[in-house]
Amino acid sequence: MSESFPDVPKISFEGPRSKNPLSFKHYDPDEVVEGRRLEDLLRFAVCYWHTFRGTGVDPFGAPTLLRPWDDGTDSIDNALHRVDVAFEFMTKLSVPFYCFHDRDVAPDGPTLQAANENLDRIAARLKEKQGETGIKLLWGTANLFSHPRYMHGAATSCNADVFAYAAAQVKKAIEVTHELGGENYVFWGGREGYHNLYNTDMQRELAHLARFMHMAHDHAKSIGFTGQFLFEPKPKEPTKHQYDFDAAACINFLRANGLEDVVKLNIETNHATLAGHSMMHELEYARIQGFLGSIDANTGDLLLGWDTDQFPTDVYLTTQIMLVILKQGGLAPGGTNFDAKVRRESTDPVDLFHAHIGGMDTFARGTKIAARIRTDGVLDDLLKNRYCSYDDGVGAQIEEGSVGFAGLERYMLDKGEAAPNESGRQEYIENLINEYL
Ligand code: XUL
Ligand code: CO
Repeated sequence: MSESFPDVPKISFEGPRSKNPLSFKHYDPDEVVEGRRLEDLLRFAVCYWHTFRGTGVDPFGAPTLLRPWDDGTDSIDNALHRVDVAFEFMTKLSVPFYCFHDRDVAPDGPTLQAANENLDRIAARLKEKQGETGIKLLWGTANLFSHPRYMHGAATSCNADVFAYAAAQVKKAIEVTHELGGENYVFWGGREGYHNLYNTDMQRELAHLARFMHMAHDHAKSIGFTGQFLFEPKPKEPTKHQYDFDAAACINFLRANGLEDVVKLNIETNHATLAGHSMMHELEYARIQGFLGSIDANTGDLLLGWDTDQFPTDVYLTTQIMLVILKQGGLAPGGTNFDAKVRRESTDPVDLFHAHIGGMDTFARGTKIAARIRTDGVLDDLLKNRYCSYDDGVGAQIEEGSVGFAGLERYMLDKGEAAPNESGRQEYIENLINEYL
């Protein structure tokens, strides 16, 4: 079979002094950081939807990314050929994982039956290619937002038949994920949200969403799928208000509906910023409560208010991300999925390589910087000192729960005043972090 990227060799690590744009300058999969090979720690994944189905279409313009290997049809043959292209790309890039929605990889069909048969045919090819290359499936998911039937949502649709169709689609997507050895299964809200509360029964819609997730979990159990379930927060787009708004809203939803033991979060940078948070905030909020499962690695543009899904190139950002992930000891069985797309003006197939190489190098740098900060313990010392008043005396009693309001009143009446005069040292610590960059 002829190659689709004949001018691109297998990308290898050449070190920071290399001038070869088709090489890694910082990502050496075998480099050991905090006891783990970078490949095993970062668990990079290519996403099928942007990288192999992205056309550059936007609300103002037609597709610009016309790929030489793609005949533009929705045929099975085209989809099968695309699988070969994808695995050539991923093999040359040396990524261990990929992710997909059911409808990215296989054509939809006029009936559910036809769509399922299409998916089975493509899944067989995916399985073959996984076996040949050793590339694994990080997660699968179902596209419950593109088809017009989902205009009012899927699990939160006002129409029960749509709920049923979505359930059948997710049943199949979990089965295919299981068949391909997928390590996780993702629920991103899609159109689960609303534009207008006058026509929306929010209480009923949220209850339906919870039923849906329980059914998914029950089915996964019944077929022996033990992969991790992940819920992906996003505050808006396509609806004005998505139910999976941010980590806090998702965790509350999971706990309120008895799903806290079976679903973790897949946190995406651009979604965090759309919610008015930093990625570091979202990760830390999820981590401290045991909900940090996986990440969608990308970045937004702070001058634009929408989900631009750009590749991460900011070392400061990846350092912050990795400070949290290293604290947790990594993400496995989750990973780092590049839910990111090249710009519609980046029309050359080789741009797909530059984009991923940049993202992987930026994460490798952030990882090494974060590890050095952690080894030196500068943040630990700062935190420890800042909260040391809770280590003994009244602070320890507060933390243990051995004192109440009356006791604290007695303590304070006696003492007269609380006078916190320790500096927060924000500028000092920001300068210190910069020294590690
Ligand atoms: C949409 C988004 C999705 C999910 C998977 O903004 O991030 O691609 O990651 O459905
Ligand atoms: Co995503």
